[in-house]
Amino acid sequence: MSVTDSELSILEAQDAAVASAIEEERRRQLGTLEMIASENFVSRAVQEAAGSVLTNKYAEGYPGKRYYNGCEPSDKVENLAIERVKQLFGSECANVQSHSGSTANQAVFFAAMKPGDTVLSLSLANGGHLSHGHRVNMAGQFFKIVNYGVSADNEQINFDEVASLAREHKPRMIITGGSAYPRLIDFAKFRTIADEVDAVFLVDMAHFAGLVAGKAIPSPVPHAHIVSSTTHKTLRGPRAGIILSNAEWGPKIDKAVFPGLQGGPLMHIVAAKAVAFGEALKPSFANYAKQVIRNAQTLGEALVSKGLRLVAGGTDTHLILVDLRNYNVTGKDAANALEHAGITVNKNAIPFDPQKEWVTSGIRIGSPALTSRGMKETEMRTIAGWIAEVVKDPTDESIQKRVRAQVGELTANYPLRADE
Ligand code: DSN
Repeated sequence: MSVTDSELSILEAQDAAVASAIEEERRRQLGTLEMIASENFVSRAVQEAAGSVLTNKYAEGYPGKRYYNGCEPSDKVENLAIERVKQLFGSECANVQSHSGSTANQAVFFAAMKPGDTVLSLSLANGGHLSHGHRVNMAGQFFKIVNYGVSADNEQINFDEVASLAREHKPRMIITGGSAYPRLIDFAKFRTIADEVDAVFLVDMAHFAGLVAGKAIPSPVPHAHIVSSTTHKTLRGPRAGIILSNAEWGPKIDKAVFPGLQGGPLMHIVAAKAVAFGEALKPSFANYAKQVIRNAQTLGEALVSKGLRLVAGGTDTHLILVDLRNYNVTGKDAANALEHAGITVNKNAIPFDPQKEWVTSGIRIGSPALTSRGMKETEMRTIAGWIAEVVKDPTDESIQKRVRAQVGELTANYPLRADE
């Protein structure tokens, strides 16, 4: 499909204002380099399921036990999603109804804890996630949150700190995973600590679920009591969440999701999850996952060759965190300049960041979306050159203008979706 072909003929005729904003977004996605580490491009098949008539159906409950009638097709769809995701990750149980990663985590909190219980999680400032207990988040207000961080020397999880905080605070739950941690996580080490203090061990694999599905990195499933995830990042499904668990936790998680937290599931999104899980079970998805990592590593190495520093010395996954202090530039200025140049990333705090959280000293860059478009190492090296040029002087609009034109030429050669 070319950039000039709108996909929205009926909507255009009925509601030009909304259609035009959506069309603007489609062109933005197609004509720029999407490098936000948590974004991806779903296949047409996933998009069709997400836009299907299942949006019309109420199906409160679970397959075979619904409150409303007329749920037979919904049962089929949800069973497909459950069976496929269990097969994909080798888990005993799966709940596929969470609307998002944050509500998936909320359901786990309600299943495993009472308000006031203690949680030990990676701090947001060191790569964790809001829903793991930041003070402004619901979790931070209903539970006592203790944070571990990364070591100053290698910027990787400080296991001595995890163990000593666990012994001191005896948390009911220990969480790992986050949104800006580029290295592999030693899940076995976490489980040993969790067992020692009798804590529930939750891994939030939202960012790297697709890499686990493609067997490109080790799985948390054999180590954690419960694994939560989004489905739209590296996993390349619709915007939503899932929760995997063992047989002991499965029924408690189901109860916490519905009726504990949610009402009717978004059946169109559950259907899109089933399609995405089916895609992730194919051998081609393993190639995709490996290429995502090769692309992130190539991008990182190329940026280092231009004098930039990578947090934690590089990446084992789909994302890199760039420390811009060598260039004396803030994350905010760099991300804005890159947007003008047609390259979308986000400003991101780096560990021990001297800047405020709305400014930051870093940018987070990810490879999942461009890898879905078919870009490989050669393109990553080219893009790294553009990124380095733009962030070196974010005030130089002539560089941004030139790079914007080069980005337009490059993106014109790549479709948005893997099945186009
Ligand atoms: N907003 C997501 C991310 O970008 O990592 C996490 O929820």
